[in-house]
Amino acid sequence: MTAPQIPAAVLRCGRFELSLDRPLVMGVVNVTPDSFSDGGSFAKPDAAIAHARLLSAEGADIVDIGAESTRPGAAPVTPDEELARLLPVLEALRELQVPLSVDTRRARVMRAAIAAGADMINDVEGFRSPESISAVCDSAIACCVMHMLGEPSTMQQAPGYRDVVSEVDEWLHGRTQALRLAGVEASRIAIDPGIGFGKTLEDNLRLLRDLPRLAGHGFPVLVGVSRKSLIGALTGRPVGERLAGSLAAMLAAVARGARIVRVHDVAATRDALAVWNAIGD
Ligand code: HH2
Repeated sequence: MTAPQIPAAVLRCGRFELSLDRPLVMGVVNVTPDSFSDGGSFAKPDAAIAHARLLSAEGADIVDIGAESTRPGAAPVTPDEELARLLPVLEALRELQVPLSVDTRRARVMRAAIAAGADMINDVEGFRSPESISAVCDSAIACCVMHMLGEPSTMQQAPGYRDVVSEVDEWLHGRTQALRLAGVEASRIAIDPGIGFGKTLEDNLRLLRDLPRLAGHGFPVLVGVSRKSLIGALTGRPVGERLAGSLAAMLAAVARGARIVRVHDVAATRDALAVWNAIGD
């Protein structure tokens, strides 16, 4: 049995119910020594907690905490190491009245994060393992289903698609159906084409151009382009100088239906969206 795809006006997200009437900003906190975007600046719990507070004060609607880098070629960390990095930060941030998302692809980490109060699980493997579906189904948390071709360690080694948009679309549809069949309500699900995860520059651009097709399934579309290599390829700029390019890509995604944008620069993103929203699309 397939569930009807009714466009969700809200995303149910643990303790919160988030209105999708305007685009939501998800601020990134990487509690990692090796993330591509911020190179270990927030690897210590105190630095990560302070950064999350800053992003919340700047107007983040969701804070996304990751304790494993998934940059191309990144070495995986053990679940024990991931939890040791994650839990002190998650526990300290519970008192912040902001939804807390945990960026993880391990079922054990998902279970521990939900027990520690996470409001959302952001799985860059799109809940492809049955254990990850069991970890989230009996809860109220939101689930972000992201598309990635293969594994972070190998995903950029000659990615190839027959038709990238159709394949990503079909794959996301299959994963959302698997979550729905396990009892996850449609209002708890967001989908994400996974910009930069096993895709060439042209694949990424095609996915961004054709975002309305993904948005057509009724699940809110989350997009992460912030500081990514496609911005570098288009501007010739290093990671630390990609804000203008990231904002342009973010607005192009919002214009094509993205409802949640995952960004490192929350204040600048909010400003860009305030102007965008005032003009209307
Ligand atoms: N991108 C990254 C990590 N997690 N999750 C979703 N849903 N969508 C994305 O586009 C996405 C993601 C990569 O960015 P970052 O967290 O800054 O880098 P790293 O993986 O090196 O920590």
